[in-house]
Amino acid sequence: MELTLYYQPGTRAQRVRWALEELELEYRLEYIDLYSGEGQSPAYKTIHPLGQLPALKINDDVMIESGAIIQWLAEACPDRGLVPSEDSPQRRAFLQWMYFSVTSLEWPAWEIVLHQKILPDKLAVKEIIPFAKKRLGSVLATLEQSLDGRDYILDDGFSVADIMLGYILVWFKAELDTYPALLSYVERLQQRPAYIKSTT
Ligand SMILES: N[C@@H](CCC(=O)N[C@@H](CS)C(=O)NCC(=O)O)C(=O)O
Repeated sequence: MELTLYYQPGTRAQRVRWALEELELEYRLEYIDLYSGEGQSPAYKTIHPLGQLPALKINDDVMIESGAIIQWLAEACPDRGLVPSEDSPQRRAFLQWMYFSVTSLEWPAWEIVLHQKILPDKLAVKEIIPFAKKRLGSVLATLEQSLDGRDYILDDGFSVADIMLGYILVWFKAELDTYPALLSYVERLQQRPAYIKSTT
C-alpha cells in the first residue's frame, strides 16, 4: 500500500501523521503551505475539493477527514490494537469519543481559536468567544471526569480516539490547571514518540 500524506505541521494532518507513526507504516509527505494559499490552488483542489488538510492518498485513491482516515488506518492494521474490533465491548465507547472529539470538543475549541487568534479583526466575531468558552468548560469537565484514574480514554489503553482528542486538547494545555487528570493525559500523550515525530 502506497501512502502519501498531504501535510503541514500544526494542522489536522498532524493527527494522520501521528497515527501513521503509531502504526509504524511507511508513508511519504507532500507539504502544502496553507499560509501561502497553496491549499486553494487548482492542483491541490483535485486532491481535496475544499483545499484543506489533511488528505491521504492510498495508492490511486484519496481520502479526506482526519477522523475517518485514522480510524480506517487503525482498522487496516488490526494487529496494532489502536481500534477496538466491532465485537469488542469497547467499540461503543470508541465511537462515542471519536464523534465527541470532532463535534462536542472541536466545535467550541475551534470557534475560540478562529475568532480569537486566526481571523483578522474585521472578520472575527468576538461575541461568540464567551459562549464557546463556557461550552468548552463543560466539555473539559466531562473529559476530566472520564479520564480520572485512567491513562487513556478507553479501558483497553491507547487508541486513535486519544489522537482525536489529544490533538485539540494540546491547544488548551496552558489552561488545564484546574483539570489535573486532563493535564496529565495531555502530558502523557505528548511523551509518545509518535506524537513527537508528528509535530515536525
Ligand atoms: N474536518 C476536517 C477539517 C479540516 C480542516 O479544517 N483543515 C484545516 C487545517 S487544520 C484547513 O485545511 N484549513 C484551510 C481551509 O479551510 O481553507 C478534518 O478533520 O480533516
